[in-house]
Amino acid sequence: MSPILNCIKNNKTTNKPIWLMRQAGRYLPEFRKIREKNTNFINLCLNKILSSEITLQPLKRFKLDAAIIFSDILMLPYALNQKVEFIKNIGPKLGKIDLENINQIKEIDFVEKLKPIYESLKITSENKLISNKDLIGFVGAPWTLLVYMINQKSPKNKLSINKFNNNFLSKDLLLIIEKFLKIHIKKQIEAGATIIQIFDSWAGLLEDHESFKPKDLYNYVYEPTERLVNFVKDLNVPVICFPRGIKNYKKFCDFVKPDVINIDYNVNPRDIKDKINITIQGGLDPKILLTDKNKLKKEALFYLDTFKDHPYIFNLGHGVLPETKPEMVQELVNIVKNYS
Ligand code: 1CP
Repeated sequence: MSPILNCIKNNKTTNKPIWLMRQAGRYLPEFRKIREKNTNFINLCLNKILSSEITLQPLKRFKLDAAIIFSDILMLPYALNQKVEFIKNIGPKLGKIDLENINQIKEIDFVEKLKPIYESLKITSENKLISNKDLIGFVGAPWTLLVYMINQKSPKNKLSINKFNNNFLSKDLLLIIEKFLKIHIKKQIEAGATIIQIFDSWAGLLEDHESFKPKDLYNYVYEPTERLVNFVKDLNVPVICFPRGIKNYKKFCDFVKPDVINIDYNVNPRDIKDKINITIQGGLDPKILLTDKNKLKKEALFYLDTFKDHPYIFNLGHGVLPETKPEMVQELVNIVKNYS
């Protein structure tokens, strides 16, 4: 059994496995080289040969225990015929939603648009670099996708809150997203994904924004995510949830019951360890990788010591930052692998 599955299924606590969110990406010169020649990001995600190569790039450099398929959460709106572009130094830009069209999209057409992703998973899962390791498939959570699809850009700077009062957009669209997420998850598993991670990068917005009410957290995050988690569990594959920024991770776990919970860097690891008995993943602030090796060692050891007797998968509290030096990632992997 792979080290990560052994940790999740058998509660193994020795030899902490490690992988990193955004481990394939802009901090790697070999990725940037491919990216420079492939200016259209969506097309790059849909190039099965290159996407498989990018997925495996970090495994060639570092002793990581999993690869995460090179794709994006916004491939779902793309496959639902919403225009999606990635603008350099700005981020994603989405077109308007065509309400009539989106209601009529057929599963077969949706799957056809994302087929190269499934083929990439298949090719990657057959590569010897992945043997006895996991290949992680992923989706955005319904809420985070709803946010991008309605807001048409990152909510980082501005969230157009009025649009969330529209019943169709906030209720029906959420269900359409959920339906297609299930299809996308199932296809990824059939193609070779051994774990599914659900990224809810904007879950915290629901508590931070004064326009949302407490029950919105249930309607938009807890309940749709619980349904997705049950769907993945029924396919016999473990599911990791990352509801970034929410205040009460324990309450989320009690309701949604994922196999693994990824914590963000604002969560106190000591506190969470005593409250949650499922496998915990992540936590370390990715900015620590921008400091120096001494600081990195001190901070990484804090997580390792805290979770010494708890099933724990080493990871970060959010993705690797583009400015990160690959040698710092190497150092982190060494620290985790040499820890006993
Ligand atoms: O070169 C480039 O400009 C593209 C940068 C890039 C990359 C490398 C984007 C655009 N997406 C990705 C790949 C990606 N995205 C992966 C696979 C690679 C890996 O993890 O190793 C994954 C898992 C994602 C997931 C993703 N995309 C999330 C969830 C995780 C998170 O960071 O919170 C989100 C929110 C996105 C949307 C997105 N795609 C890309 C960007 C720059 C963003 C964030 C936009 C924003 O700030 O709102």
